[in-house]
Amino acid sequence: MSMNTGDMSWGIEYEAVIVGAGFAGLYALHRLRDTLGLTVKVFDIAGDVGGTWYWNRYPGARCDIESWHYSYSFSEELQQEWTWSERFAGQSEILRYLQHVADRFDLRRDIQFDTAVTAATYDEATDRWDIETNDGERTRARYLISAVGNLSAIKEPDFAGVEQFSGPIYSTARWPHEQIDFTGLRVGVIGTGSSGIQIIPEMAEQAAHLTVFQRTANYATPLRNIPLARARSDRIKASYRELRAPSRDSFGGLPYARAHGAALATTAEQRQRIYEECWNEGGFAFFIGSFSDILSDREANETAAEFIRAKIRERVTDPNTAELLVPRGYAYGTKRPPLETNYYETFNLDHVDLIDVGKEPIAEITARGIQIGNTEYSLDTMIFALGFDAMTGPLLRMGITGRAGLTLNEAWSAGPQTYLGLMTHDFPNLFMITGPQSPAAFSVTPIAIENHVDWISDCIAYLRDHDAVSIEPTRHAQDRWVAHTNKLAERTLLPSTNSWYTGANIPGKPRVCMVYTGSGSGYQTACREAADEGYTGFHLRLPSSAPESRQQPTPAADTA
Ligand code: NA7
Repeated sequence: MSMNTGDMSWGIEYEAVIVGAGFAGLYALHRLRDTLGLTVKVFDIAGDVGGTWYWNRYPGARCDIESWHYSYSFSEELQQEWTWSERFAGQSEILRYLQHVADRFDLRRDIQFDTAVTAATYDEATDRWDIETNDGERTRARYLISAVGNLSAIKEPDFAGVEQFSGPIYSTARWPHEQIDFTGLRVGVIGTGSSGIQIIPEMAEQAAHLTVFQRTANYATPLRNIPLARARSDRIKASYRELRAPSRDSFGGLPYARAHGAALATTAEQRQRIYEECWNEGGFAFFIGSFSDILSDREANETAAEFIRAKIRERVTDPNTAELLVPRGYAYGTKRPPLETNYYETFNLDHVDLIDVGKEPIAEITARGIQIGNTEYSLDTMIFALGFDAMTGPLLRMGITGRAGLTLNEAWSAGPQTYLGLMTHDFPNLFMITGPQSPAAFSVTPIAIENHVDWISDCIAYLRDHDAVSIEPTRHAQDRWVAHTNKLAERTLLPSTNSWYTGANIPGKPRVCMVYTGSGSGYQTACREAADEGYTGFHLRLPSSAPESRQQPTPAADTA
């Protein structure tokens, strides 16, 4: 617990402070400053804009959602002037896009880079957030807006002896800016999630010897990236509105037609044909566009899982290696599905080895490499692709303290507590873009971000128009939302798998499904209805008047 002093020695005051200058922070700044006319300051620990795309600049990093979906929709001019060069844009192109957005909308003048928020405390005497940054400065704001993203707090390696290793260690999520030459080196990669699966084929092209340390085999399906020809780009630009409209309401945020219904309602031959078509289409077609019940019915899921296993066995020459790469023991899609390019063929190369660290874990990092049991694997350099303390991690690492000295870490000790994934009780005027218990991690992130920023911006405009000094969800509304998201998750196969969705990838983290798994339309309806009915389920505080709280309706009925 910390004390609120009401001390007025705080530095500059803004109406809103935003933390993070990635997709979320940039649009929030534009919207709050240029549409609402607020004074806004953005802090970011990075040296430039980009968020995820600033940090994750490892070879092979690219988005796995089609570029024309994985981009902003708020400005038609921006859509028309930016031409994507590939179906799935690479990291450097996405970073250039975000730099262009920052320049085009003159955003940099309100962003302070190389600056981390180290504490943020709500002062009830002034209804302001008091914000401390690592440069020793103090800033005050009425609204605190988290744009820190879901996958920005990295999972720290907990291997014994890391400091002993004599060569360089790289992390995919903190990749250096300078070019690194791995030619002729013995490289080790630990981790086979989306990041590992992207970097491993690239490393195989450079390294003299590549050793991959895999704890859990993954269900990777083909990305099928292609360059975008001019004519295709022109067609995309001419039809952005139609392309994007279904995204906002669809499950997973991607408008793949779910024409095929339940997997178990089809014959084995029909299923095989549909899986084959989706496999060939690439992207998320296999996960989202095949059948509607693969994330909710274990038997249906097993049909998809078996199809992928068979493909892996076809593509990997050595049967023992193939069996190691075949995922078992958990359902397809319950870890975030990675998409791959030449991943499985990489293990047919003579200079690539796959080591199973599932049964026998890494015992120690030594001066020369990695020790597993009695074997030491000699390496010149190693790459960690270990994932993230997802969703709650970035928020809980920011030192946030709400009303009456309650810290966010205390309030969320049993897992995140939010209403709509946007706000949390006892933390007035703290807005979370893509917060836990929203569908953001299960969506096309830029579109989820736009939805949240627009909601937040409308909410702040409402507060201003109604002279309210603060807003926060009622405990009742929050409890109901948490129960609703848990109930939706229980209808899926997600809770039983160790993944970053459930927090199970971080030792000691409360195990709870942190993502809203209902439909996009169900979520949109819940957000819209709360706002349209005068922020039902929220408590608005008016200056020198009794607190006003709105009755909360039943969450929109939804299916997962
Ligand atoms: P992920 O998907 O969380 O993958 C992390 C990988 O690292 C995964 O294979 C883990 O194995 C492995 N890991 C983590 N800790 C260890 C230890 N101690 N020993 C061995 N292996 C370990 O993170 P990514 O960065 O790849 O992807 C994150 C998201 O970015 C992705 O979902 C997309 O949304 C984009 P495990 O499966 O836990 O056994």
